Amino acid sequence: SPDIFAPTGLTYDDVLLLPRLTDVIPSEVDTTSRLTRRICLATPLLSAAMDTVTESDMAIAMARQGGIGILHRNLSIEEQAQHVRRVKRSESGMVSDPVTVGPDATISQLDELCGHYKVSGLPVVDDAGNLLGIITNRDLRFVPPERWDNLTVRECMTPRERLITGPAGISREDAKALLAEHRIEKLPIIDADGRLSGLITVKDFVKTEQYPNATKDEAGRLVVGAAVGYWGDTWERAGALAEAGVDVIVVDTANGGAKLALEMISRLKHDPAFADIEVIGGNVATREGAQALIDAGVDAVKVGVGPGSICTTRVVAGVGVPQVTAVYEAARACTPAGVPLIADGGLQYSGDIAKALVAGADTVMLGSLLAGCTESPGDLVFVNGKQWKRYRGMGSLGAMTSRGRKSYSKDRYFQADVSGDDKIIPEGIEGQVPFSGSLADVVYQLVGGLHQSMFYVGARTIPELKANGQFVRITAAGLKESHPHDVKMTVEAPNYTGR
Ligand code: RVP
Repeated sequence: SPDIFAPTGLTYDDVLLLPRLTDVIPSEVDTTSRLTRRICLATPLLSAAMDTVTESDMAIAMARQGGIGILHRNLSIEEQAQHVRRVKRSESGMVSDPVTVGPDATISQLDELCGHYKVSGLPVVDDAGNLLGIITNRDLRFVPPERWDNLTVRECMTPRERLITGPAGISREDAKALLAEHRIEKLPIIDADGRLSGLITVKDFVKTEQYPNATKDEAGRLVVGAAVGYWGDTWERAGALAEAGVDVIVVDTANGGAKLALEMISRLKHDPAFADIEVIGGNVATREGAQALIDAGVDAVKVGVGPGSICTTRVVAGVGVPQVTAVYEAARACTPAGVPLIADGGLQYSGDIAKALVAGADTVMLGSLLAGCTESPGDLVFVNGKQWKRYRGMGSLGAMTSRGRKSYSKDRYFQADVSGDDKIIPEGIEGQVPFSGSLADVVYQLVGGLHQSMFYVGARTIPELKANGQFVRITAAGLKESHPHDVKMTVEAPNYTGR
């Protein structure tokens, strides 16, 4: 009989990368890597599809830094699609489908719309789409809030006659010149018939210069991903996400080897309605699992069964593979097929990113390392004078019951109505992580750490890192030596919080 004890499973803390002779310096490395068959990231990081990690604020921040956010699915279809629209509208050369307001709306209604879409003003159009004017903060500066219910947009807007507009097809440079010449913030674009066809804003130009690495689609909009399940209203959800402009759909389950998940992937890949969308499947932790996803047609394989900081699958079910071995094994199927691999979960420090890449990943997905950021959902929590943010597993009791029976994260663990009963067997816990400030600062340290890894290993690019990287296995004594030891830490480093 075959040996039921497979080879030893190793994880991040079991290995280190060997330093090599190098003429590379950290500042000149290029961290561009493949997310899926068609999408590359300048920064090989994804934010996890978790309700304490990724909604639109996080997804916008991730894409600006050159990574990507995967919107969680513990939301109604409409809510999740709304987050997609927020990301797609946030920044681009031109917003081709701007939010608008009608002339008869009240200022209160306008205010609500602006709050909802997080914008500071809107073009005003009639039912036929003709541009009537624009209304922004400036127009309302001297209108007291108590009058907002009784005043209409038409009465307060800057009317069409006094408006600077640009013709459809205007170049970036000409648009920029018009904005500068007239000292305006928003330039409505109109077609030959006077209908609104787009909106260009100053903010977008500033941001393009501020975020040179941003992950963008062909139209210059930020790229975003969203999680879906594999049954029930999944098809409707995927359709709504596509409609909203999502770039990547992740069939998000705790067991990507399950038939239901594989069938959903193959259905999405075969439907022409999703032809422009990349489909990621997961999670798996073996070569066989990765191969099954590849055969179903995925554009990237996501690997990780049980490594997550909040995950209890390995103790509740006794199932999983230590993450470095899982990535290495799955890569044996992904590399020959040319399908990128995402290492999901279990990363604690920046050094783990390079370890994941050398083991066979192309990008990594992060939960706990990003849950403490300003941009993650949820408020700051104060405990003993220290600032924290809540972080919970999607398989925790809280996440699995947050929407009652309809909690989508239950089916991530195949425990929703699909199993015919109402049981909840949690596979995750609820906790908190230290507040860590802006995502930009956190990514700066993570990517900076990766630059250092590449320098030590002598790699200018991620493919070079994957080719040149070699591991040394370490013992518990080696791990102890790796961390600060025999000293009481008195000042926390921005990239090291202690254990
Ligand atoms: P970590 O970065 O170690 O915090 O792990 C995040 C990953 O853990 C997620 O991307 C997901 O794959 C997994 N996860 C999320 N919820 C749970 C759970 O409740 N078990 N696990």
